Amino acid sequence: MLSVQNQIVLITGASSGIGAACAKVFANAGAKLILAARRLERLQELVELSDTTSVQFHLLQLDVSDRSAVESAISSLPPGWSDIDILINNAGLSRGLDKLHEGDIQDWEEMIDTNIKGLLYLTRYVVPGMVKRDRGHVVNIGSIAGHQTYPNGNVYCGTKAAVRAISEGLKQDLLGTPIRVTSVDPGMVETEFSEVRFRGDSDRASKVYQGVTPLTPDDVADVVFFCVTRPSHVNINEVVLMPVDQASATLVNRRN
Ligand code: NDP
Ligand code: 8X3
Repeated sequence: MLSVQNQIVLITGASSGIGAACAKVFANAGAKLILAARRLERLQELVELSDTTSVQFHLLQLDVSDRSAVESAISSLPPGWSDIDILINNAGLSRGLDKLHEGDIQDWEEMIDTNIKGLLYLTRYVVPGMVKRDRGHVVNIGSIAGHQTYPNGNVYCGTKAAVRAISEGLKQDLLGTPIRVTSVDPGMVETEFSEVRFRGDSDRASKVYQGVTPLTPDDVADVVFFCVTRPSHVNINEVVLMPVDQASATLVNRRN
C-alpha cells in the first residue's frame, strides 16, 4: 500500500459531502490538504474540527467554473503547496429534474460549467506539473448517472457521461507517464446533493433517501483512498459503487 503521508492532495468541493469526507480520510493519513470550494467558512469549520496540530491545510475559496480564477489559484499556490500529487475533482452539482424540452437553460449552464468545464480547468492547470514531476494521480468523481441515463436526468447524466469519457481520455493521453487516473462513480449517497438539486426543498430532498440505506460520503471516501493507495503500478480505472438497496440508476428498494 502506498503512503499519502506529506503528499499534497487538492480536493475540490471539500466544503460538503463526499469532498469533506475525502478531506478527513486523507488528513487522518497524514496528507497535506488543499481544500477548495466557494464556501470558505465551511472549509474553515472543517479545519477547526480536525487535529490542526498535525495536519497541514491550505484553503482556497474557488469557483471551479471560473477559468481565470482556477488558473490564478493554481499558479499562485504558495511555496510548499504547488507540487500537487493527488487531484480529486469532486466539485459538482445537479439542478432540477425536468424533461429536457421543459428544462431551465440556466440550470444546464451551471451543471455543464461546474461538472465538465470546472473539472477540465483543474485538470488542465494541475496535470502539467504532474507530468513534469513524473508523479501524480487524478481522481474524478463521476456517477452511476454517467453510465445510465434516467428520466429527467438528461443534462446532469450528460455531464457525468462526459466525466467518464474525459477520465478515459486522460488515462490514454497520460500513457507513458506514471500518472494514474481513476473515476469513482457512486450511486445514491446522502449528502447536500438533493438539497442543491431541489434548491433547498428539504422535504423533496429527503424523499430521495426515504426507506433506503444510501451510501454515506465516508463510504465513497474509503474507495477513493483505496484507489490512491494501491501500489504505483496499479491503476484502478473505474469503480462503480452503490448501496445494497440500489441495483441501477432507477431500481431502488424502498422499505416503505
Ligand atoms: P454536496 O452538495 O454535498 O457537495 C458538493 C460540493 O461541490 C460542495 O462542496 C460544493 O461547495 C462544491 N461545488 C459545487 N459547485 C462548485 C463550484 N462551482 N466551485 C467549487 N465547488 C463547487 O454533494 P456531493 O458530495 O454528493 O457531491 C460531490 C460530487 O459527487 C459531485 O460531483 C456529484 O455530482 C457527485 N455524486 C454525488 C452522488 C450523490 O448521490 N450524492 C452520487 C454520485 C456522484 P460550495 O457550494 O461551497 O462551492
Ligand atoms: C448522483 C446520483 O442517481 O442521483 O450522481 O444521479 S443520481
